[in-house]
Amino acid sequence: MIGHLTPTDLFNCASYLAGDFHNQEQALENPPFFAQIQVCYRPLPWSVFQGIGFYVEQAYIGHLEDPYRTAVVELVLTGETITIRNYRPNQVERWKGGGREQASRLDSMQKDDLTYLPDCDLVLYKDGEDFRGESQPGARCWVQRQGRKTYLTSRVYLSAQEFQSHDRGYDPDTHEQVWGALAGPFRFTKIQNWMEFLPSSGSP
Ligand code: CYC
Repeated sequence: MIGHLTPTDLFNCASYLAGDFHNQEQALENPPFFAQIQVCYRPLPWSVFQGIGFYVEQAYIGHLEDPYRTAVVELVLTGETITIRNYRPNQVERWKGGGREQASRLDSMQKDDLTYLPDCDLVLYKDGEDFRGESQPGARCWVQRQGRKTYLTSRVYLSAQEFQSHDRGYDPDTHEQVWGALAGPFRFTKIQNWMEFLPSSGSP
């Protein structure tokens, strides 16, 4: 039965996401198609959104100190779905390392340090105990890559054991795929669980 999601669903979804992940197994099985990536979702203090948020660092294995993408996401209950709102840090360098070694850096983060990307929301549905979802339908989340303007579609699957993501950029005129994995989603396994760092509602 479809029904409104509860704060417990939101907390479960957040606990699946909280942690450090790698796709080593997939990268070793299929090296030409999948680089070895480590991605972490470090819970942010409650004060940033008055709710649940994460600082994200995505890096190639061996280059954790120099992530190729950093981001911030906010998880919001939206009726029968969970919306993941995407933000970009205004000063990328200021937060680097905040995902793992220097998490205390994030204590000073404020909403003003972030720019909301209004067309880059993801919408997640509950599927049994798991969650799956994709970019908000019809939205144009623009990403500049390889000198080209592309629109992003992102798909996600999240369970207690696994985080799968499939980001693809498309040419707005031809709808050809310009970047992103060609052999299905990235399959990430959790190597550190950080659910203990999730803020509880109403915490200072
Ligand atoms: C960009 N990936 C993005 C963007 C979103 C996501 C919304 C556009 C906004 C931004 O630039 O930050 C994806 N957002 C997500 C996902 C969630 C979310 C999955 C669920 C929690 O909230 N992405 C991958 C691969 C890797 C990748 C591991 C190789 C294809 O999942 C790359 N994603 C990637 C790149 C960009 C991106 C390179 C563009 C970053 C930029 O150029 O600024």
